[in-house]
Amino acid sequence: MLTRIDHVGIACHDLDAKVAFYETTFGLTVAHRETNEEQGVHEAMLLVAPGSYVQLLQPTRPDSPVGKFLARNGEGVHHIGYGVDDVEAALAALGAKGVPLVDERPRHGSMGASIAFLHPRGVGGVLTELVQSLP
Ligand code: MC0
Repeated sequence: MLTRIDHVGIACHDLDAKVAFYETTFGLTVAHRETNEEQGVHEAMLLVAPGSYVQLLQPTRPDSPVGKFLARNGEGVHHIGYGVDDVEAALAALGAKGVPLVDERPRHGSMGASIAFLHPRGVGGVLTELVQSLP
């Protein structure tokens, strides 16, 4: 079902500062930036290898998922995003196995992807995202 690690999502307070850190420290470059109001994030995707990114996330508001995470845990790894070929089929298969879904249907994700989250309580404490990239 899982085809690759699409991205590691990292929560931060200051997106510009964290982008600069990853550029100067690891030599990564920004492939994409956007604000996703539905998810409450300003985000930057930094390319690590083809189809594989570090995703830096700054909350747009304190009551968003990333805002609440930062208040509770501080900066750090927020979620893992795995590539899938068909996110609707993956959701149906995982739902049938009893995995608790945050999203019953796909939503808009970074770079035009269709995404869906699985609840961390059903995945060993790891917030898990399925990512069906644009062809
Ligand atoms: C919360 N919890 C986490 C967690 N966030 N556990 C692991 N990793 C995380 N990131 C745990 C808390 O510790 C707590 O555990 C329980 O979940 C409830 O926490 P809460 O703060 O009350 O949070 P809820 O219930 O309001 O929401 C949790 C939930 C939410 C996972 C449903 O964060 C959510 O909907 N996440 C999916 C959307 C999202 O994260 N969007 C931002 C990235 P205990 O044990 O105390 O009960 S958007 C993105 O990344 C997109 C744009 C993209 O990739 O393209």
